[in-house]
This record gives sequence, C-alpha cells and structure tokens, in this order.
Amino acid sequence: MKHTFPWAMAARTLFCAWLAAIGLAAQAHAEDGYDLWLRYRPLDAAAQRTYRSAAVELVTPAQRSPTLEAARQELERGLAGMIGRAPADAPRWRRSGAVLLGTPENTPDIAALNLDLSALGDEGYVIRSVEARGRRAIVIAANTDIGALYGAFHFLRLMQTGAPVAALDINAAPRVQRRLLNHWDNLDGTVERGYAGHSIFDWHLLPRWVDPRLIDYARANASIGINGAVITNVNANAIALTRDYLARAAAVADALRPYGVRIYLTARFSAPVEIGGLNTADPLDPAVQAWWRAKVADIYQAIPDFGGFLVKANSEGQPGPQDYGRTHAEGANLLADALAPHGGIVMWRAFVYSAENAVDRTMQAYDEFAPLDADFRENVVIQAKNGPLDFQPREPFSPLFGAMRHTSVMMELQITKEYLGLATNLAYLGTLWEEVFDADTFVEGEGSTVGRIIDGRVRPMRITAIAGVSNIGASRNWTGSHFDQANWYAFGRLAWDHELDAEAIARDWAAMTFTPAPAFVEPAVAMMMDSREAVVNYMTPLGLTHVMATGHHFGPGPWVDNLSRPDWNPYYYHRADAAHIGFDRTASGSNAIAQYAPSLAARFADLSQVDEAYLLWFHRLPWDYRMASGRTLWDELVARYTLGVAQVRDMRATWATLAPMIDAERAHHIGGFLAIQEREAQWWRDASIAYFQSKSGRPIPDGFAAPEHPLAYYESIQSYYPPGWPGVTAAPFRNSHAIGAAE
Ligand code: GCW
Repeated sequence: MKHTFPWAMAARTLFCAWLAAIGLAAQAHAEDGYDLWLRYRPLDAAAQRTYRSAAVELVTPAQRSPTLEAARQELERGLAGMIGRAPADAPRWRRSGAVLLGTPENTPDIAALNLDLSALGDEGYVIRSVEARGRRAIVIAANTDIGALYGAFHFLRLMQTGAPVAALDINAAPRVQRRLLNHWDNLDGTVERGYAGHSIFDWHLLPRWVDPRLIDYARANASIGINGAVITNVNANAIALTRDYLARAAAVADALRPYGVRIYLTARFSAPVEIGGLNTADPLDPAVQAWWRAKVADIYQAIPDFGGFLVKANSEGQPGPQDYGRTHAEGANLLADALAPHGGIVMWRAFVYSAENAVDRTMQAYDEFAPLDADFRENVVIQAKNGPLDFQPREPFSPLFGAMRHTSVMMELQITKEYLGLATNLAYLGTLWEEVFDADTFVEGEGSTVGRIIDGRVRPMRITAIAGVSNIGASRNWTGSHFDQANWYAFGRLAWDHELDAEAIARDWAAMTFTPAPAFVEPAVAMMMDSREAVVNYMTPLGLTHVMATGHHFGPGPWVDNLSRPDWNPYYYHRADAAHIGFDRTASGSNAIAQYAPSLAARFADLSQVDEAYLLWFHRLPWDYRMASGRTLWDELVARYTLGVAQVRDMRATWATLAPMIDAERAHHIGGFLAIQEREAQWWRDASIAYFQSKSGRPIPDGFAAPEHPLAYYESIQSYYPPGWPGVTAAPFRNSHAIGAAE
C-alpha cells in the first residue's frame, strides 16, 4: 500500500485552494471591459426579490424570428445574471409575474391586450405593467420584432439601473430613422483615427470565419438603438466593391441582421476605372452609369437589405465628380440612381475643402453645397460634420444645418477622439453632442435647433440620419479606454433621441458599466460631465481651434506654419502676433457669420453677446481685450489653460475615491490613463502658454506658474508613432524630447 505523506495532503489542499483562486481570478478577469454596459451582474438581494416576482414566466411565441430569438436570449441572459435564474419559457400567459414579449401578430396574449401601438412606427415599443384576468404581467410590445428587441434591452436597463418596475408605462420611438456607426476601418485591418487596436472586421478571414465578437458588437449596438454600420473607411478602397469582398461583407451583414444592424459601404468614386476596367468615372458617361447599376445589383444579390453608400469625394485627395468638371450633385445622383430601384440611399459627405480656394476653410462646405439644394435626388442625404471645420473639441454648429430646404442633411459626429486626446484622455462627449443638438439655428425663428432640423421637425426631411465615427477596435475592452465606452453608448442613445439628457445617459452608463451604487454613480457622473470642458480648457480655450501637432494630431502644435496648405497649419486659425489673436469671421474679416441666420449672425458678431466659448473663433482681438471676468484676454487664456489641468487633477482625485468601489482591474486601468491625461494636459498648457507668450510678450499673471520649459523644448517634441495615423511610418529622426524627459 502506498503511503500518503502529510506533504501530499498539504499539496492537495494547496491544489484545491489554487483551483478556487483560479476560479476567482477567472471571475475577476471577466471585468476586463468586454461586457460593456451589458454585464448583468447579480443585483442586491432586495432588488432581486422585487424583480424575481415580476419575471416568473417569459411569454414569447413558439415560432420565433432570429430577432425575437435574440430578444428572448438577451432577457434570459440578463435575468439569469441579475436575479440568478431565467424565468420559465411559455408560449401563453399562465402565471402572475409574466414578461410578455412580441408583437400583436405573433403573440396572442399581446393581441388580447389591445394596446395602441400606432405611434410607435417600425422600431418603437411599449413597456407596460398590465393586469388581466387577475394576472400581473409586464408587456414589452412593438409592431415589429426589432421593436421588441429594443424594448427588451430597455427593460434590462431598468433592472440594471435599479429602476422600479411596478407601474411601468413607457413608450419609445426613435426621432431619427438611420442611426449609424461609420467605421474608418481599412481592408488591411488598420483603423484611421482608431485608438483601440485593429479593426473588428477581419477581411482576410471573412467570409469563412465570422468572429463571434461581431455578435456581441451587434448586441451592443441594438441595446442602444444603432441600426446601421458603414463598415469601410470613407477614404475608400475600391477593392471593397469586388465580388470577392462583397461576399465577405455579406457574411458580416448576415451576422448583424438579427440585431437590426444593416450594413453600408463606402464607394470610391473612381471604382469604375480601378476595378471596372473603364477609362473614366465621369458621372454623365452612360458606361459609368451602367457599371454602377450592375455593381449595385450585385451588392443587393449578396446583401438584400444593403443600406447604401457613404461617399467622400473631392476631399483630401479622394476622387470625385469634380475630376470630370461635374458637381457634387451630379456625382451623388449617379450612385443614387443605381441604388433607388433597391431602396438604397447615398450619404454624400459635405467635408470638402480645396487647396486652391483661398476662402476661409470653415465656409467652403456651405459655399459648395447650399447652391446645389435643388439638384439632389430624393435618396441622397448630405452628411455634414457637427461643426464647419473638423471635429474640434469645440466648434459652433455647421451652418449647413438649416441651409438646405429641398435636400436631406444628416449629422456626422466623431466618437473616436482624434482631437480630444486619443484614447487616454477622459472626455465624455455626451455634453459636446448635446450642445450641438440644442444649438439654435434660428432659420425658422427661435427654437429651430440643430436637433429639430435633422429630425425633420423644423422642415420636413425625407431621410433623417445621424452617424458617429466609431471608436471601436479589437481591444479587449472595445474602445481602448473604459470611459470611451461611454461615448459609444451616449452616441447610440442620443442618435435615438437627441433630446435625452447627457447627464441621465451618463448615469445609466455608469450604473450599468460599474455599479448602480449612488456613492459611485454620482461622483463618476459629475466627473464625466466636466471632462469635455476640461479638455477644451487645456487644449483650445476661448474659441481657439485646430492647434494640434501635424498628421497624427497628438499633442499641441500651435506654432506649426510650414505645411503646404495654409489651412492645414494651426497658425492659420489663430494668427497670433504681438498685438492680436483670433480669426475675424465678422464682416470685417472672412464674414463666415453671414452663413448663419441673420439674427444669430448679429449675435456672433457682437462682442457683448457672443459666448466667450466662441470668442476667438469669430473675433480677432487685442491681448488686453477685457473679458467678462475682468481679466485681460491674455490673463484669461493663461487662467483657462491652468484650469484645464486643475480639472484633470480633480478627476484623478475623484477617481482615487471611486476606484475601491469597483473591480481592481478596470480601476487600475482608468487610474493609469488619468495619470497620463494629467501629464498631457500639463504639456498642452505649458506648450500653448510658452508659444502664445512668445507672441504676446506679456508676463505670466500673478499666481500662475510659468511653463516648465522654454518654447524650443515643446517645439522639439516629436511623437513618432501615435496610433490611428498611417501617414508617417518612417519619420526622420531628429533630436527629440520625450514628454517630461527632463524629469
Ligand atoms: O479629421 C480628418 C481626419 C482624416 C479623415 C477626415 C475625414 C477619414 O484627420 O483622417 O479622413 O477628417 O473626415 O474625411
């Protein structure tokens, strides 16, 4: 008989402890951000009791579409996670505490309730507490299965955020028809302005291997109402339209379809030449027209619910109709005519500006498109960025919103933080977008907000849409930083209903993503609400804009004035000299204000009325201009830069108190990124003050620190490989300081 030594028993005990530890570690490891806001972790005991009695039985039709099946599975997953078990599945309502999910057509118990669903359209839903024949239930009903899926996610959100479910009466329908992500993802897997790793679309493996991650991507999108994705970069590659690649795109479309996410592609205008063998892409050429018709027919063969094309033409080197002396309308209509028989649309980008045009760059899109108002087909929508320049930390709204009467105009927002500190700087963009949607254009009198224009309430609009340039990549946590998930989340919620409150959205997100405990949620939300303004303060206060380093846009570069195009130079936007700073866009300058409604233009022009947040965007002023605070402009500038850094310090301090309330893994990651942000905020502040002081020649006001280094130090900093920018792969080496290298 083999003798068992005591050490062997000890080893077994240790082994068991190790196994248990692995189990725990596995659990802890699960908090790596992959689950986004759909974590469904166990609720506290009291909440579990409440919800358990409300969800005893799940009534869904026996025959379920893939969409309804997805909704049922999501409810099961959510309830099992949060209250420990899934309710019994039943085709009919037999017990009190049932959740009824479906449409009147496919669920007799819902039909029997005679709900008025007439105002819900194709995507809306009701969630209501009902009682009939002595039985209690919560009904999640819609006219369509996708509406029911959206309702299921809303119901789960109520539970995740600890909302009462005893007397529910919720009606929801989107204000905007198309709510899209724009992926600037390249076929080689890189992502332009992507800070979360490679693309989630693996074109090499598609269609043979469809990454299950795409299902989670679709779930996340459906949970916030996103119903479309442009899966290729606007700097387009014609290869995406070859039959081979269409088969790959079709596999993506198949994966996303049950979740109501349709796919769209970017169309490279020169594709007929590059992959079609034609010698022209002239939109008026019959052979070109025939090529696009045939190509579009091919696409619909592969993807029957294909949404349409997004096009960047005659902008930043992309080909377009102007290469053939044709207008943007003639270019857009070429594709629109090919798509129309299939129900597809063209989203034609207004982000155009030209090197040959000496006019203020912020005016060029309006100048180009407003005169074409009568010329576009009905299935064309002009996609304009929120501001007239380029996704800066703050811009006034683009005057194209409200400029067109006959053409649909949609909103393009940037979720990825190209100009707001890439992934590391915490900046909640819900407040930025709320500011844009709420801005009053005055085009039809007071109350003609940008939001009401794009949803078609100010003037009827055939196509209503909002797009967001995605911040999603293959990083385990999807967005590179945990807090950047909030921007994906807020984008979806606001695209669904731009009148929602950014703060309420932040609250939902924080509760679902971390914990619903108010001790965590309230300070976390306060931090998020101030975060974008902090970035504005340390990067571009008082209406300054476009002052970042060249190419990758990482870090400050207000001194840059050596690029071939004048409007690529930060100097173009501030023109600081010994006497003045700012860009005069009033009648004495470029007169860009004339593109706005007269009553608003008058306000922008008037120094006593213009919001100081836009001061140097619209005005060129002397350094000793007196600000509302009583300080000179120079002193105020120094104060704002300094405030921005202090705000980041406050965020770090807040986070130190919140970190212990959540899992260590994410807490550590967030804390580490905030430390990076503080260094970068200091860098922005010091570099900007050093540069502008070299112009103004004024002393640093009392009570404020001088920049840590001389201007030459900041000018010599060169960042070689920030992510998201394929432009420079082999930068010439020159003596360069790393940030803080002197420490
Ligand atoms: O902001 C600029 C970016 C480019 C981008 C372009 C655009 C896709 O720097 O990377 O290209 O805007 O929106 O087309």
